Amino acid sequence: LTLGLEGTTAWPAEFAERYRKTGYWVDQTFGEALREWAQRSGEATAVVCGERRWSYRELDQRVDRLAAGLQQLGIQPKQRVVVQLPNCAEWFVVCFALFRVGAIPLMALPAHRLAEIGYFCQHSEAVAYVIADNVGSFDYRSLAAEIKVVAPTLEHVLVVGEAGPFTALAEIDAEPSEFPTLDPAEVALFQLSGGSTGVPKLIARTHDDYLYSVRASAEICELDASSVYLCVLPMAHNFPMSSPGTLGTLAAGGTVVLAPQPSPDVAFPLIAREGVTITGMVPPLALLWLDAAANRKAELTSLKQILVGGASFGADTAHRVQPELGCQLQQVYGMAEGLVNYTRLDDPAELICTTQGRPISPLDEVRIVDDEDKDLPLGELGHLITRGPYTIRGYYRAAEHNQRAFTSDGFYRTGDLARLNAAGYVSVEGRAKDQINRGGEKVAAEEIEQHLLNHPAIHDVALVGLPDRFLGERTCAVIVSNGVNINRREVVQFLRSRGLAEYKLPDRVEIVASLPKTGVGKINKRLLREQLSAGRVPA
Ligand code: J2J
Repeated sequence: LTLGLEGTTAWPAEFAERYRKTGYWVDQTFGEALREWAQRSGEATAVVCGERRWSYRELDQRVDRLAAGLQQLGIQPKQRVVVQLPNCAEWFVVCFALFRVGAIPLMALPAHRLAEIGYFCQHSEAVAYVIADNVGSFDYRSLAAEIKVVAPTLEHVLVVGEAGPFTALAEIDAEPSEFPTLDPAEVALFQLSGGSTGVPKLIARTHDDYLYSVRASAEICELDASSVYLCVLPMAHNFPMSSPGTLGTLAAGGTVVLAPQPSPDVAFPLIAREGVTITGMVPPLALLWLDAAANRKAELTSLKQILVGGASFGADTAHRVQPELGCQLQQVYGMAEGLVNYTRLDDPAELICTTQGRPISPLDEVRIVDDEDKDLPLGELGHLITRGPYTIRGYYRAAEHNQRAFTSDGFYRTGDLARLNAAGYVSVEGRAKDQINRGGEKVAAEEIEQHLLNHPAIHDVALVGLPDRFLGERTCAVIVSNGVNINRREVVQFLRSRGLAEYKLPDRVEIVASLPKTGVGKINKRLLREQLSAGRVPA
């Protein structure tokens, strides 16, 4: 079963029917949802970005004009558009305008470079690429020039700011007329998988399923018109976008405040100025905030709750949140593929600090299984697999990989090792997938290893995660060389020259004589990690 867009996997009809009957899928597109929110909240402030403040009505009107402009440009329903913007108000206008014309934004991160963006454009056959002119010292227009060379389907590069050789987004403007009628069961957007394979996987999320997760998240986090959400993480990430994130805040009629970066020096004054009530972040950032809050608590008085997720948050640190930041903690364990768990606001402190919450939906099916997919007794540690009303049934254009990533009856294999308690609360305790969680940023080991094997001095390589007090894990490339010397500087330079995002560059490089192997001849990463952590580098 596929959705209208080729290369996608639909929910079987009986599941889709159940999700509609229960009222979870409400048969609405994001374009229609924004219209409804604008009718409801018209003059309320939707988005604050620097000195700019847009009401819901203004946001909706800007979306209409850009959508009409995109239609004039020839953008058609189901066409893919790679969107790579820093945290800025234009991101909403671009994404909702694409929703309104039925084109599909692909949520790229500002950190992505030639390797990633080139692949996204090629694999999705994108017709357009939306960038900012430059952020800090990085000029996205020079990246776009390189992308044009490798992505033959690309027709338009749209730029927020100075367009240079491309088209200024500000010029894509027309009087709104007719927009197409769209099917809410169709793909609304592409999210990106943390991945564990050679190339990143694309996740097609439908209007029905994503809107449900957004609305239900807003409800669970008890958002309303008085909520002010501070977006400190890169806004294209699934977490700050939908858990409950900026979209959940708009769904509740609240105000989204965009932070250009998450450091306390930038975020704390914004919290004080805008009366921020809620934000979401990854554990390393929470640590940074906790330390900074010691003598700056006065700036945080409006803050009611803080969501922490994306990587494991130690119970000791979790216990510091309430007393030191003066707000309620909600742990969140989610994934761009779907399933999201939250601790609830009225849960006992112990549950909030020691578990990652329970699923959004009564129709989320969460199972803990052994290596043979057999269910384990309650409370035991095993593989977490899941299906439900907002969890994908397959990655986009990845038929072969889907055979392994999903069970035959449609459960997504998260690759996480977890246990459940009797109340359905999840504790994430490990990982079976070959991925490194670098403070919430996911690095697929195989992707980096495949790049490194192209280096003439490298004979064999394993990328492993090592414990790190701040990041949780950092990356270490363990290399068997071809007899030629190679050091970290060269490795990093090489990966940069291949156009990889900065967060994927190894934090440490070790040269060894050989890599330990398992009985079947695979690299024994567990042993390697143990040896490296114990300081016994097998040189
Ligand atoms: C341990 N590991 C966690 C947690 C995610 C909300 C929150 C997070 C994400 C996200 C998201 C974890 N403790 N609390 O999309 O909507 C690890 C798991 C998981 C993977 C998913 C959201 N929260 N993780 O992090 O797609 O390994 O989504 O499978 O980036 O992050 O990563 P990602």
